[in-house]
Amino acid sequence: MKEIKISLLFALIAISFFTNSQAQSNLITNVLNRKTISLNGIWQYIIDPYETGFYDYRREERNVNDREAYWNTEKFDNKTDRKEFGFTDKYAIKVPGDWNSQADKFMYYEGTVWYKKSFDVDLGTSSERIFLHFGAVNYRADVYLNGKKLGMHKGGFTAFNFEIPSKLLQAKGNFLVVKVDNKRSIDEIPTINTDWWNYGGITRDVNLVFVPQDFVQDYSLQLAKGSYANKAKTIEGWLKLNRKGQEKVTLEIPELKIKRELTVIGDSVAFNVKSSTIRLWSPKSPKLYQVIISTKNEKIVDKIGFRNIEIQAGKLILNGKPVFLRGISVHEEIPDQVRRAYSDQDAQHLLGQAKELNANMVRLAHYPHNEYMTRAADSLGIMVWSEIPVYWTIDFKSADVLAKAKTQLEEMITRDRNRASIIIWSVGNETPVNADRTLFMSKLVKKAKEMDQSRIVAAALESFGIQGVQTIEDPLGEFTDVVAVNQYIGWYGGLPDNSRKVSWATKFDKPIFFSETGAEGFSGFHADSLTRYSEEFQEWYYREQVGMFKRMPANFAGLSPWILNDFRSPRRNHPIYQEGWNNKGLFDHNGKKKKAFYVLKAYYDEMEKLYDK
Ligand code: GCB
Repeated sequence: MKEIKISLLFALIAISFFTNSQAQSNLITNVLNRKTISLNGIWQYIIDPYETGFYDYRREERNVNDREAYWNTEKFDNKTDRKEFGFTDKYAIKVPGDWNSQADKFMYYEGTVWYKKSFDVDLGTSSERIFLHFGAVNYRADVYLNGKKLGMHKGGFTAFNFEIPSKLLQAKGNFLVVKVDNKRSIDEIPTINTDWWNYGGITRDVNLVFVPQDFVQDYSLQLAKGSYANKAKTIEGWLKLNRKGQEKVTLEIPELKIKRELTVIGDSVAFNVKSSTIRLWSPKSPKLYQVIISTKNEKIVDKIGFRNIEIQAGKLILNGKPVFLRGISVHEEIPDQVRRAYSDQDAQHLLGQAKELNANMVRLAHYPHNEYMTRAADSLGIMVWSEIPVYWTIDFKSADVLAKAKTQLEEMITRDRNRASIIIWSVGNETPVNADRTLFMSKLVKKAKEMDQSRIVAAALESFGIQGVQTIEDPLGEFTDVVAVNQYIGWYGGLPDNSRKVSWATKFDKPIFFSETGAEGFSGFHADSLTRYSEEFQEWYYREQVGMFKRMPANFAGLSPWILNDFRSPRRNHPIYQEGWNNKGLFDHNGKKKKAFYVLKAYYDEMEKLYDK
């Protein structure tokens, strides 16, 4: 067993690291590997555009014990009852899944839908605590079990859970009701205006999670900064119990012969362990180790990779070597079925497409994707940029909106901090340059850094120039670790060959990354390359861009062009070339590669060779 005693100095560093970065929410992590009962499947629904189930005719929230409320009435009691609602199998919907893709009437629907699931559950004899866990609900979820409100959550792309009070859950005849509301709103995140489909519904898994009375809620294991260069590398981290109590916890990484007994004081403990046989995670070798955390009552198993990502002298460095991000942006959508992606199979499909392009990185736009996606990226060796939907013009002056953004950031990091594939947390996309916004965004950067010192923090900035030197000076670049910028030279302004007249610089001594670039190409529409929307135009665009990439300064760290697949967007209304689709995909609606795909792939093949030398 290769272990060392924690020195006093290390202990102090560990404690300060830990107090900064420990879990702050009540989110139980690694739900996929806990004891769960799935509530996925067919649910019943009531479509409720006027929110009649929630508000009475004076627009007061209905009392949860009011038998008029939708959520509180399973049965019709007697024939004189006047009921103007009810759940029935005639109105059935699949969970997980957005509602838009499940019936024509939902296609453009934005509003409230009530979901109901009746279920029996084997409660056994144990005294476990039970949580109801949602992978995500877009956007607001009000959750009621057996007529009692468990809570409310806002934010369409992050996980949340509520503890079920003891005795509320019965062996037979439970009914779970969720009011889901996906109305867009000026003071929410994202706000009213986006360029993607506002898929509503219970879009990710629903589970009952069974845990002991005292349980490990969350933990972090990372390679200690800089230790990749040492013969004996250090894994450092912490774990947090759900509540205070003296508890012995064992941490094991069997393959590395690591076994460490830890004593939790209060509700948490920080640790570090050493090993000289760790193989580092990288896209070429996405090594994951089985990690086992056990207390007297529970055993949690995870698979975690260890790697080091940092910036040195303006360069992006993975495990000590410069890395070039051959990226591609991805929406959480399966275009040929016109629906949100939500499963491991979907993740394998989308990341498989990225692999066909010879990408080693994906930008998961513009919101945290489901957990299958980041786990699949871990095992496939694809680096990830993960982002919160602070997009375009949210209300930067509002403290309330800032608090919502912080919550989403915290929920994103909490769920995924043990995924080696994630190298970048992004705090937003294309936000306008002004003092309020920069202050707002810098607070998000600060929070991300407090929660996680092992990754890079970014935000996608903007650039509009179509000739001359484009010097990136956005003051937000002062706070982020890389200078990531979206540019569309030749699509929004000029023609693709404008990029010949452009060169790039930044006033910050940091890597430059193109977080977006792209042009529409309507699949199957062939014309000369000057004809906009043709596949040839898109192909030309990529050719010119590649020419420009080859002239980039030495701190050019890569790109994640826009975008892997054509995607649905209500903003895109050209009656021939769009019809509700943003057609900047390299794959079309049906998974067919467009001509531009091959241009980017050839560039990525070249860059791979260059960096592997
Ligand atoms: C952007 C946005 C992205 C859009 C894209 C476009 O800059 O970040 O969400 O979909 O441009 O196609 O215009």
